[in-house]
Amino acid sequence: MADVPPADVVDGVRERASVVLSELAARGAQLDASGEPRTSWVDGGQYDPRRADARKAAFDRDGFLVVPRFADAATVARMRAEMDALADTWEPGVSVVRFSTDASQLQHQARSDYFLDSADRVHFFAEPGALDPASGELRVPKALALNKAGHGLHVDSASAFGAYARSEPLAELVAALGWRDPVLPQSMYIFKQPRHGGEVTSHQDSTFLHTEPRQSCLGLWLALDDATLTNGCLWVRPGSHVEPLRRRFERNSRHFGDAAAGVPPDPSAPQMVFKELAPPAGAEHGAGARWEGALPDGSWPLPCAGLFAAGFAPVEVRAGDLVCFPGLLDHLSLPNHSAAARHTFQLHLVEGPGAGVRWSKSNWLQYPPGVGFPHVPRPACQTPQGGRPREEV
Ligand SMILES: O=C(O)CCC(=O)C(=O)O
Repeated sequence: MADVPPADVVDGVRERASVVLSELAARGAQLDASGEPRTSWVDGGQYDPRRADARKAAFDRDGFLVVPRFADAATVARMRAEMDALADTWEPGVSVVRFSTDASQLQHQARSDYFLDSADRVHFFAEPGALDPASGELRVPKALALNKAGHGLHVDSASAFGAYARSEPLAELVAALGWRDPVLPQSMYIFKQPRHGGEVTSHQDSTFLHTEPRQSCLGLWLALDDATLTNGCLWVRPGSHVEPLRRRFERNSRHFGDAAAGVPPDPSAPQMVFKELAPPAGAEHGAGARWEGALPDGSWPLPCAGLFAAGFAPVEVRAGDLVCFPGLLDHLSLPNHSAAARHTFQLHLVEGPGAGVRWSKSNWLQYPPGVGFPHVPRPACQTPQGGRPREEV
């Protein structure tokens, strides 16, 4: 049975969200009009928001951007059909690896070769709520038991996912937001299944997609269904993208060994560990440190008073809409207890060497030696010289 909250409760949350988001937009418009210099999230450069692309000005100001109707119905349908066919090849009997984002993630994906080997290909991960707790076997048909597929859906340029990742509108948007040499380490298809789709706890994507010497991850979250308050839409904490990175998900040198430091491998140690990070000198961790890897108290069920109190806002979108957010933004999604699926295709890109940025060697996701991440093509509109955008001051 689907568990749907009463319509008046949903309407109440929608109304509250609309007030929060309208206030944010009104404050933003005032700030933009004041001409106060805006800082680019990706390269730290300052520019005048009045002369900038409105998408970039909003993204840098609020830490997220919704692009309505970014993908057309044919693209959405093609992605869904290709995923149906791929998911049909999944043999859960051989490889039931769960995917979770709560405290149990160190027991699941952090101890699994299947997870590590998924970097540049398509592997399938089960929804913990779809498994029998005693036997670990699926208790629903396999098409309804998937949590996600990843993490190399974009690698094949002939697939719907690969073609979208290299498309002109995507290249143009990423360049407009300020990325100079974007490369694509990761993609995921998240199912958020009807009735038992689990929550995604609060996190910053740069925890998993770390770059040096600065964070440069951009999440492109494409809705393939309408994402709503009842089927587990995204919740973001506007403004949190300027807070420091709180922790990293790292390859464990105890497991893999460290030849340079004379540490032998220990296969009994977990492959991955979380490392807590101190804030930079003179800075403090933001409020997100209180609910990192969890949900703020009172998040669930609706009316989600705890989430609003913690500064989060829900982002309800239609199929084909895109939500863009940088790797330091605090975000999460709630469980799906409704009868409606909430499929999404998500791309994560980072700056590449052309922008002076390196992929961290201790990230979980590593391609085989000698294989680079696919590039987002340079958009047709960009000058061949790659000069600084006109709005920079
Ligand atoms: O799709 C979701 O529910 C959340 C995904 C997410 O948090 C992410 O892509 O970082």
